[in-house]
Amino acid sequence: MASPLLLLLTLSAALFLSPTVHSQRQRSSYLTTAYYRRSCPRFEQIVQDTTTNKQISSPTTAAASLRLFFHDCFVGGCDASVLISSTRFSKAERDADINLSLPGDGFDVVVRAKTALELNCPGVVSCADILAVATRNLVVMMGGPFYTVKLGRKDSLTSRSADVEGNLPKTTMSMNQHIEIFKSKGFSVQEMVALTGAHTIGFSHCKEFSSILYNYSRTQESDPAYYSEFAKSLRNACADYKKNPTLSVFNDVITPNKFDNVYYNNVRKGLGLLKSDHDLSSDWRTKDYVDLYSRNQSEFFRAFVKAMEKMSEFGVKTGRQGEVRRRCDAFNN
Ligand code: HEM
Ligand SMILES: *[C@@H]1O[C@H](CO)[C@@H](O)[C@H](O)[C@H]1NC(C)=O
Ligand SMILES: *[C@@H]1O[C@H](CO)[C@@H](O)[C@H](O)[C@H]1NC(C)=O
Ligand SMILES: CC(=O)N[C@H]1CO[C@H](CO)[C@@H](O)[C@@H]1O
Repeated sequence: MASPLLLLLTLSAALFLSPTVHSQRQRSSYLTTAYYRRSCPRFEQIVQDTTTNKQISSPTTAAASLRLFFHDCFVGGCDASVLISSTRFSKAERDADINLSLPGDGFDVVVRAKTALELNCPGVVSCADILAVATRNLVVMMGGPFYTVKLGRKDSLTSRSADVEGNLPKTTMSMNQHIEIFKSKGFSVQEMVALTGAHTIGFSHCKEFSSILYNYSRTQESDPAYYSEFAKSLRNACADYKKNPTLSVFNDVITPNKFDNVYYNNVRKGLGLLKSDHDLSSDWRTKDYVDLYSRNQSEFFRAFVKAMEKMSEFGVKTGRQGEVRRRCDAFNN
């Protein structure tokens, strides 16, 4: 897959200075940290080595993996259903429109770890566990907080693109809709704001925010909620996006490659990239959390750790609810 053109916007120095629930919900008590201790003692080390090598050779991997994991978990649980390839007979989750560009690196890091693990302890480690641990390791590599990932997930027996709709947030949705999606999976508004702090790394394609840049309204070219110089540089960076759909911009324009709380600072100053990012700083239900996390990175990390541990266990399959796939992109049968 051709790597998308990354554009780091150069901002003026002034900018730097200025200031229940649902039935899917099941946190399994079956998961344990020691799950592979006997059956695959080198599990942690092998995943660690694979993620480190992959991230060093392809620095976009961390964000790719984090988004991929989110999309896996929110559609029917963290069960590697997003890794299944479509066949002639069935269109899989990963080919739903919204995946548009789940970058190949996220898939690749899991495949590499799986290949190494199959040599060491064949048929033992699930793809769902690999994705969960790889994501955690990559977050840490980017400077983010360590959190515990319990193990013992099984891989799903289904993956249908039709199941994606309604389970993942889109930037065009209202805050009510965003809150509703997270709530339907047992996540509070506070947890939603903390998880979305994931936008401290990675990038978005121009088409995801073009509607607020061009022809915004009859009187305004861009959404006035954006810092005007920022909107201007985005308009330049994306000018050619219709001809070149790979054009993309860092989610956190100030510290794009560091997992930190600067994302929340940006959002408060009109430097958030997506409309959904901006809305977090204006909606009364979310803005206090944005303020808190922008003031205090420890508070953000603490909340992110708790929310990621929860998300990592969302809707997991254990025992006979799933299988350990031999290949992550195909069911065993
Ligand atoms: C209201 C909630 C959210 C919305 C509307 C949203 C939407 C988006 C969109 C449109 C992109 C750009 C995709 C592209 O152009 O390739 C993106 C990127 C990303 N999202 Fe979210 N997202 C949300 C929450 C989350 C959460 C909860 C996580 C993880 C815990 C997450 C992780 C990421 C990451 C890491 C990227 C960068 C991907 C990369 O660089 O490859 N997002 N998001
Ligand atoms: C904005 O609107 C004008 C007039 O309707 C149109 O010609 C132009 O292509 C639009 N620009 C973009 C970037 O969509
Ligand atoms: C930030 O939050 C941490 C953890 O909750 C707390 O211990 C610390 O005092 C806070 N720092 C500031 C400057 O408020
Ligand atoms: C990485 C990946 O599988 N992306 C797919 C997402 O969906 C589009 C459109 O359906 C496919 O073309 C991509 O291959």
